[in-house]
Amino acid sequence: MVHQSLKVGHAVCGRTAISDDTGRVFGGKPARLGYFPWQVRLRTYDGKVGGGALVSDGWILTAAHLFDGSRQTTVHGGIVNLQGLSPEKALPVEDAFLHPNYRPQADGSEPNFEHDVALVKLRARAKLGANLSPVCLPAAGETSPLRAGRLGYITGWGKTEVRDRPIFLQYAEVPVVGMDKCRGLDYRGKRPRFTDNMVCAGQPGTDSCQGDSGGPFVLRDLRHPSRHVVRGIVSFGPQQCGSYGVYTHVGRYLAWIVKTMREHGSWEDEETRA
Ligand code: 4AZ
Repeated sequence: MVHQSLKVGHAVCGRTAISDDTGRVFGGKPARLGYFPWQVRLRTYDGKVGGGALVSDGWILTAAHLFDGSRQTTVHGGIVNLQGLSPEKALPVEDAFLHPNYRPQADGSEPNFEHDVALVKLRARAKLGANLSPVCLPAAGETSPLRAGRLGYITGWGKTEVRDRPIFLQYAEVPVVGMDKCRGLDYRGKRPRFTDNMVCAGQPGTDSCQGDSGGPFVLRDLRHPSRHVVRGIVSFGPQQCGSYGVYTHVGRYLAWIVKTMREHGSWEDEETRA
């Protein structure tokens, strides 16, 4: 029997209801339901908050460092407003898978966010719809550095210039920039590691910030302009937000992502590739 790669459920990925409402997070504006339907909010057992992106109806892509303290996490999706979030509305989580080469920061050592990528598996398929649907994963081989100047969206409930914890999901458009911009920032005397597995993005006045970690940096698919592809994961930056931030280069981890979803998912046919 021919075993075709079925696309069950939602075959489309990366679709947004945002039209030309381009915001030109930090320096961002509130999102409406359906603008970033892949965005989820994570809260780990030890109280760390961050973001993530739905990449199928059973998997969330996020940052490994959110799990430095605890592997247990609560996930909420299909929302922009954090008010009235109840545990009953959470998407039940089965397990978190961290990249095998990711190493949490040892006390006193230099920051090293290399391989800051993780996948959270849901216990049941999420019910997809206009407010909750996956973003596309990069195509195989999209491993080169992202071209400086390309614009993408960052999203999250992280710190803004006026609030530590905004109630509404914020979004902003930021360009990819050269890694020298991120290297040149003030890390309070620390010397973080910078590698080709990372992307530097942002612009003075617009940036991701504390609490946005794990959330996606999405770029429009040049071949399918109605689709958005997750090309980065909010990873780290200086304590002082507002200029440039470092993102995990998702395209460099596609093989691990696909392998992990295949090995541990009952949903191997549903990863949503660009
Ligand atoms: C953080 O601590 C964090 N400006 C996230 C993003 C950036 C800095 C810090 C980038 O979660």
